[in-house]
Amino acid sequence: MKTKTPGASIRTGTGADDLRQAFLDNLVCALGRLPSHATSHDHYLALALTVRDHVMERGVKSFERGDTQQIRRVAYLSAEFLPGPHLGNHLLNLGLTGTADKALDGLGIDLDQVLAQEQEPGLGNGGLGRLASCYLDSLATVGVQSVGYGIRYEFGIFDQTIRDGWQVEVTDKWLHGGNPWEVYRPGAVQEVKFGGHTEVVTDAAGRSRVHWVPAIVVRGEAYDTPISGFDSDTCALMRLWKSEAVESFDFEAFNHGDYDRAVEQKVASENLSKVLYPNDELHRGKELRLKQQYFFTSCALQDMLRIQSLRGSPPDSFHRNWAVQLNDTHPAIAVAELMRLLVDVHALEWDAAWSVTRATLSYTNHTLLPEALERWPVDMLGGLLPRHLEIIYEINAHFLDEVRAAFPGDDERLARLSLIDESGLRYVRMANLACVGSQTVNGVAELHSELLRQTVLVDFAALWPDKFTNVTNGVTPRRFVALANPGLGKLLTKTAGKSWPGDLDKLRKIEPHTDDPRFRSEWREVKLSNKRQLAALIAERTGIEVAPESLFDVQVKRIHEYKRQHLNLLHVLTLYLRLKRDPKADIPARTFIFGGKAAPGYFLAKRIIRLATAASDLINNDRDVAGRIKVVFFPDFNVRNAQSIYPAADLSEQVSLAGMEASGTGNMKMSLNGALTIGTLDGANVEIREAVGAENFFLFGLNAGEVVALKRGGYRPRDRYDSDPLLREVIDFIGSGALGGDVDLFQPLVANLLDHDPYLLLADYRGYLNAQQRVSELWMDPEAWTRASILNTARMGRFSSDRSIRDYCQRVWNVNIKKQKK
Ligand code: NBG
Repeated sequence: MKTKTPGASIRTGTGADDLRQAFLDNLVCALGRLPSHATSHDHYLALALTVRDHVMERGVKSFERGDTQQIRRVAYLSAEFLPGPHLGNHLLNLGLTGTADKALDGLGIDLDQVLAQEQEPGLGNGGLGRLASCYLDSLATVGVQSVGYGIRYEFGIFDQTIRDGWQVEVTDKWLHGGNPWEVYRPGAVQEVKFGGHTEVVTDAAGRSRVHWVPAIVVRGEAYDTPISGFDSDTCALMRLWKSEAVESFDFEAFNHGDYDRAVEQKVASENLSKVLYPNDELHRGKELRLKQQYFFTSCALQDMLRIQSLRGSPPDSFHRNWAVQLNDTHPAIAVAELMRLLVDVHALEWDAAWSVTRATLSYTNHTLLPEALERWPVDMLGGLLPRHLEIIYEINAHFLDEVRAAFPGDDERLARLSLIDESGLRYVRMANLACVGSQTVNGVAELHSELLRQTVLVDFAALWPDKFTNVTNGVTPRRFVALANPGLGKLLTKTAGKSWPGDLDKLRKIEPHTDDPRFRSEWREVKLSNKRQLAALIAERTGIEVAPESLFDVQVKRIHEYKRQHLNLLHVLTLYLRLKRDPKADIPARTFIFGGKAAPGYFLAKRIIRLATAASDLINNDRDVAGRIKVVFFPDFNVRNAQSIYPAADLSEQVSLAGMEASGTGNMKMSLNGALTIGTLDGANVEIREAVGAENFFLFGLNAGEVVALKRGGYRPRDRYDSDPLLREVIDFIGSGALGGDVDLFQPLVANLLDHDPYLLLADYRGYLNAQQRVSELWMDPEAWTRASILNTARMGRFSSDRSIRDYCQRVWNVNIKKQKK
């Protein structure tokens, strides 16, 4: 009997009637709900299942194509993903938003209300996880076959609430309402070993082989979430691993009445994928974290070997089947694990396995902060992964021979390059392991890649200069413009044509309209309408009323000293004190908006949040400054909230100390939405400024070289305080208790600034004030401001993550892009 092509189904018809029928079928048949009794959440689930069918159909077909054509696939290994709500984005990518609206409207259901039901998967901390999700979106869009491998955390990043001005963490419950996007894959289960010891055995062919006898085996279960591309017939897969016990109970213990011991192993196994560590940029050396890293990396590599064997391809051609990207060092144990799988399990010779490994893996570094660089105590790693420690030693022995040959007699260099840090307690250095095992190493912005070569990885760059490259980060214009800012999207389409979301350089076409007064006024209208919407949301979430006509000055990102939210606050309070002194001062009305989570154990970051909320309470309730300045701390900054905030920003605060922010991606999202940037020469700011034009960017502060020189020369923050009356006034004010609460509340912040100031706020304070003055002046000329705003959007095309992915394909993965149209 002849069967129909799989997926060519009535379930995936694209008319409003088809969609409505499929929706009702899902409501009744998949969810068992009577339409008359269904809640908005049921509607969301039913629509999600309906849309998932469309995405899955594409996914299956594109994977089939990949298999028959033996295409090299990209595996993106990342401990974090931050996809944001899926439904609206899929509708946009599939071109089904209008159809869905119509289909539901026919049933008296409001699409926006349905979209609001989705819980976003908060499986990441910030930029690094969101970048991974932008890349899957772009991989699907440009038509590259890919799998994003990660962990299916049961509890993602905490929800942030603000109580009495303090951050309070609330457990994330993203799975509680059910997750309609994922599909469990029983066929893809993997086993992952931990602990125990190794033995040398003789195999059937008479060869000596190392056999790892583990103490514990954990089961990895695969859950697939399809990621659609824009106007594309390719679909990426996010395959996340959940840990389970191999045996649910230790029956022997159970039968002896030792219930606790019986469930112990089960609980320990399940704990592996229980919760995301909420630290960005800080390595704490917790054993559970190493277990998580090894768990998902091992599952991923075993899965890739399984998939290629289904293609009939042997293990020694692994590198022809897969290009594997290590997203930071979190999956760097892959170097040793791939060697183990090839040598111990698939019986390749060491040298052959090493060539395959090196031709497969590439490493992206995302930070220069020393406290973020991962290293594991040798004893801990060896206890958990005894075979891997042996392999790491062997890799190191070969590697150090190579170094000795290149730099004879240079023992210090040898010690710096070694995979093992032996300066005190012995550690395995994961960045070194990643560099040695990779074909390519890249940073995430030009400046960052340059600093990597000059500082953290300088010895590797000297040894293998050709290994190093740069791929500047990018962001998806689908989610962060078309979906988040439909008003702007419409205006762009009207002016630049409808292809811009998939071809962002097309935005250049709006540039000739910069001087058209009608276009400018439409531009302002869009921004104002976005600001009204955000104002309503701010009132709902915080009770604070803000004026949509005021300048929206926005800093949203993780709270970290190096990102210098407190520099921004020094400006806010300086302005406040000036208005108190001189109520007639010619200062345009501003709304300062802050948002971001602090790592729960990061004392000073939490104080910075407290300073923002204290400034908010004081300023918003002071009649003397009513109508002049307002301060908002927007709680729970996440992808969904970001989509409401970026489109409403007039000014984008990118004020990290030069040399600290690897790239930044919020900077791209805001500029793309027509915000002007006030920023330092740090991360991708440098390239953004080049792209949009120096005259459309408010630059201030020390550059990376000056930072180094100043620190080397013995920086004394107290001298700045002593010599600058404005600075002294504002710091004294913060320290005085005038902001309310305990008098000593902000002493730790003040003392930190006066005695250490590791991020040189006091050195950059004056420059920052001056740049803010230029902001105010330009704002008072709405035509000039609008012009600069339009030029920001028009010239940001190269910051599409599609461009980043093309760069990776060319410079790193050696993968061809053939965008196949439907
Ligand atoms: C972050 C950097 C950002 C960068 C993102 C994505 C980590 C370790 N790094 O500057 O701080 O934009 O990575 O590359 O989270």
